[in-house]
Amino acid sequence: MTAFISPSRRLRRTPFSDGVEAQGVKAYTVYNRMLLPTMFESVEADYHHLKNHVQVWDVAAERQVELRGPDAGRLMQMLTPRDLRGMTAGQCYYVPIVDETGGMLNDPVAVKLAEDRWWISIADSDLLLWVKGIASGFRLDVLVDEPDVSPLAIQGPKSDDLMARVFGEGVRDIRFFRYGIFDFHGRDMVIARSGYSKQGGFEIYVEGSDIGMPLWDALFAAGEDLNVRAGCPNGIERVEGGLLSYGNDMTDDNTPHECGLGKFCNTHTAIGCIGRDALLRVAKEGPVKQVRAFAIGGDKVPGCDRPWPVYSGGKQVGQITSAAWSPDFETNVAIGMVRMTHWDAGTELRVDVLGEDRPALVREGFWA
Ligand code: THG
Repeated sequence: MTAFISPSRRLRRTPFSDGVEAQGVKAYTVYNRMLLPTMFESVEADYHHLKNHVQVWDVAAERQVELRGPDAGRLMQMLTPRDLRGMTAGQCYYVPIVDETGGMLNDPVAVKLAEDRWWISIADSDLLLWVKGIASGFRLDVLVDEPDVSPLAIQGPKSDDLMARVFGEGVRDIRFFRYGIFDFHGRDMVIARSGYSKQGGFEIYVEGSDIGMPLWDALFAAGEDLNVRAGCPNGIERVEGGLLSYGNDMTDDNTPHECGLGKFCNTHTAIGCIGRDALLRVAKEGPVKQVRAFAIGGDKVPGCDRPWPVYSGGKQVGQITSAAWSPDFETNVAIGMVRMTHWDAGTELRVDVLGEDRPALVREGFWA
């Protein structure tokens, strides 16, 4: 795919788009009907910079579904098989969201702001419609909408230093998947230690589009000597780290267990979860296929824009859904799903990469 995508109002810009363009963005994807940058200098140059310095990411496309009202907590638990009873305000949870068949609808980060107020920071699927439908169908006392809240991620080893300069030393004390409230120009900002990379960092939930560019500019002004650059979720780094991408590595045809997200499910105690009965039924046998890390032999693979079938003895046993050449590990790193009969670490399989037959090795785990 080398053609351009035409701009229009349906393809939403973000509060940071002016800054992203000024920093020379070279490629975008469409995510929740919004622009999401995918490349600045080159995917490889961005990758090395992310692992050594600090980047500012426009991830506004991770839209929020806000739940507000007395039934907000009850509704949140209806959506996920993760038990939320121990979750307190100040915490974030990675939560599989499932439908009545146990199929994955999304894999967001849930942010508990108060007993009666939650943000669901969604991956690329129309979760708002499902949540509104549930709230309305069950006559719940809760408001469900998409607020003007846009995440801005600060990622990379120098993230703490950059953030401390803009928000004060207190940001260093934020624990993983916790958040604090910090002031910027008289405005409250929810700042969590989280983000879609394994390099460490923060996510700022920017409330109000008007403050987006002032914050963007302040971060770049403060980080000049830290070699701060605009960046974005990196297609190499996230595969090395095993961070899944909804719509790519999983769809509504998959259960959380097939996705390797069983550790984020407590299906027995998640009373009220709409997919609970279905998941209890399939959990009895266990999944028959599951996500795995693969090393693919040969030269640098092309981008994976359709599943690549994986074979054993001429019979298909799985598929690769994300792949990239890793400069640090000097192999093609990949995410795929494979049948139980062939999912053990060390299993040597074949993958059809757009007509080219290559070796694919099932690994014990991801690289990072
Ligand atoms: N941050 C926020 N919203 C998001 C994403 C994010 N929405 C879209 C997308 N990313 C949702 N998917 C993921 C996938 C992985 C993680 C977060 C969101 C993630 N996983 C860690 C891991 O697997 O190592 C940690 C999970 C944990 O231990 O709880 O961070 O990135 N706001």
